[in-house]
Amino acid sequence: MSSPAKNHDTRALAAEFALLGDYADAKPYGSGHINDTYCLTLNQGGRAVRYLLQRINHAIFKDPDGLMRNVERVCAHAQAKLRQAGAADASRRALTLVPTRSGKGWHTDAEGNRWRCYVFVEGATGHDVIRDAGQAREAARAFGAFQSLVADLPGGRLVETIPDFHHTPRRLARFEAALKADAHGRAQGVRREIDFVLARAKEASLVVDALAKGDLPERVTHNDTKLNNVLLDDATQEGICVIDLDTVMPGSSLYDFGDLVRTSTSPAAEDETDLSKVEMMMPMYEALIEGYLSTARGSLTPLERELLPFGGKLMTFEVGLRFLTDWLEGDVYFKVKRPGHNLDRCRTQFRLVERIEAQLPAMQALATKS
Ligand code: ADP
Ligand code: GN1
Ligand code: MG
Repeated sequence: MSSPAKNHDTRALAAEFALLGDYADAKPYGSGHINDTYCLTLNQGGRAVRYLLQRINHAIFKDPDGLMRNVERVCAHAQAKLRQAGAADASRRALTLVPTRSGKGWHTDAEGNRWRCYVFVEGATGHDVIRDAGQAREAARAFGAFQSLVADLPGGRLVETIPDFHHTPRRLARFEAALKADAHGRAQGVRREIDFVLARAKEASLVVDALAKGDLPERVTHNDTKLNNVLLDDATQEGICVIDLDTVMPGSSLYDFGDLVRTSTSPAAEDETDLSKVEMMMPMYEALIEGYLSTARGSLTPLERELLPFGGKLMTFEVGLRFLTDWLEGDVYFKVKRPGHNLDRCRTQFRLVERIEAQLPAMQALATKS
């Protein structure tokens, strides 16, 4: 079972970065499924100042140096644009990397772990569950704006940090292999989920086929736009800072809008066990459309607009499929906190797919109106 953060020597790690002041403490932080994240506190002249210290999961990201070069480029570009525009709070509106004492963007420890340190964005929160339509609108506005921000990123194509990340048919092939191997004898208990997947297999290639044919444009996208990957200002609820830049790479706008639908339209947590709580709430979806179009409308093609709701269904299906695959493979990818955690997550995703399917015509109408 993949486990939460181990005991890392955070004092020694903090000393690798060009930080001022005295180490106070470091506590495991956030609810991300991938990296080991700490909130690091330093005492600077009698005042507590926080940083975000993070170990990149290099079992998942096979080229962590390439990943960090991507992140450096995206952060520098965002900061430069904000400063050009005269923003007084640029370090709250885009991630800022703290360099190491030798001036590098990240630190490699004796075991080969890559560590990075960000300025902590204070007074803002990454929410695990949506609270109201205002939050949905702001999250979508911020991710739409992020897409415009990176559209003119200089320096050539970004490294694909996880090849085929949103290649749904290849995700399906991996699922089929895991099912065939059934290494942990878990297939018997998930017949319904398997049938659910097989009944929808045909639709899995729609977006990758359209991208390959040139019917949909490839863009630089975030690719992991779940609600808790944008920090909302605690006082105003403004979408203040897009975080988790590990998967910023070539992709489709449908992936980004789709994952917003997956994570911002249901009042239930991703790992809720009472499936009757899972719902695709139309007012949330409407707010997502409004927010996303307010910043991305100008660049979207008519086909992208038309496929926005399908993107929601596809991303929800794909993540459900990934949770199911991880369950079959023995919980090796996503961090889990209890037995059956990945299966619970899979079931909420598949229920949400059904709720999206039931409302697709109305969702479609909202995506293409005006
Ligand atoms: P993971 O890839 O594991 O999801 P994230 O980069 O999303 O890791 O970070 C985990 C959590 O840490 C986020 O959900 C967010 O709550 C918090 N976080 C990340 N970066 C910052 C930051 N610069 N300031 C404040 N909180 C942050
Ligand atoms: C992971 O890193 P985090 O927790 O923000 C995953 C996403 C999934 C998501 C499901 C690199 O996101 O692809 O959609 O969990 N990230 C990676 O909650 O696999
Ligand atoms: Mg995250």
